[in-house]
Amino acid sequence: AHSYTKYNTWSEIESWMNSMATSNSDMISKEVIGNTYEGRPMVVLKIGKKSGSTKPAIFMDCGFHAREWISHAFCQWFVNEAVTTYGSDSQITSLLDQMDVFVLPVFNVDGYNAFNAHLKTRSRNAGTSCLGTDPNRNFNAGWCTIGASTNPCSETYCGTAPESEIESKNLADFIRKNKSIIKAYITIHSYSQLLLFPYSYTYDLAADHDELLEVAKGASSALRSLYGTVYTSGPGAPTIYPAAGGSDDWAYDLGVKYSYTLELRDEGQYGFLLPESQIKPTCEETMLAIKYIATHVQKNL
Ligand code: 0X9
Ligand code: ZN
Ligand code: ZN
Repeated sequence: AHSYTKYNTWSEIESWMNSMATSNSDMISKEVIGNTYEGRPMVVLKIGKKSGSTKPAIFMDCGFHAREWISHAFCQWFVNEAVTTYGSDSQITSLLDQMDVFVLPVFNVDGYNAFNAHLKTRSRNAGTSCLGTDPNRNFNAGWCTIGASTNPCSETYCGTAPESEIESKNLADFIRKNKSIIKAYITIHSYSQLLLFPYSYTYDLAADHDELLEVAKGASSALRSLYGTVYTSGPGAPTIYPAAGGSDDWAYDLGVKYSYTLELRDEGQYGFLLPESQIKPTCEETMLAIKYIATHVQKNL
């Protein structure tokens, strides 16, 4: 059965999304933004107080990389926290009155479903038995120029072209279609405890560098206030490594100013295999960072 404090299977997450949408129909609506390579639905939950007019929105995804299980866990936690604290938590209430949050709880459904140590998508590559592309090297942002590989057997294979993966294309199409309302793009990964923002495909500073850094630092200190977990903030290239084709850089260059990648716990002790006992504290502290960013976005609409 589904639980917020364990790593759920895709089928548990799928039925959880359905039941969340039906039991919170005043707050959540469900949209399939396309299917994966193997034909599974990519489900987005739109969370917010229903209103007659179109609201500005924040987009957040989890599960780009299939083995980063704490990421998937966080999106589920966020959705639950949003609907259960609406009406009592003033930040969440004000946010969801004024804005919508689009949550894509599992981006790389096929990879997650394969339930192995695989991080890539599951598509076939010509001339090799190596499967898949790194979806975070597959976006049109300096595509495959640095920190990405043209070898299909590499973990950082960039694919045959930007958006060659149907999953990347579905996400990019959704964001392009909703470009006028999407004010922030947040993508949840693990691990290393970092709050990253553009750019990763170049060492050049983003036009909004100072503001992005200031917000990242505020979000990191909000996160740290709960259990003392220390995050480092900065642009991707100098802070983690240069790597082109990421969805964060792509969204930023499209015009989504507040574009952030979070690398959740830990710093490498357990790495991708973060124990289930750490799901609750990790999600609780991460909520504080997301709420900080969201409140800043809301104040600057
Ligand atoms: O390399 C990545 O895609 C991310 N790290 S991970 O260990 N989760 O794989 C970092 C992404 C930073 N942003 C870009 N490279 N655009
Ligand atoms: Zn990742
Ligand atoms: Zn990482």
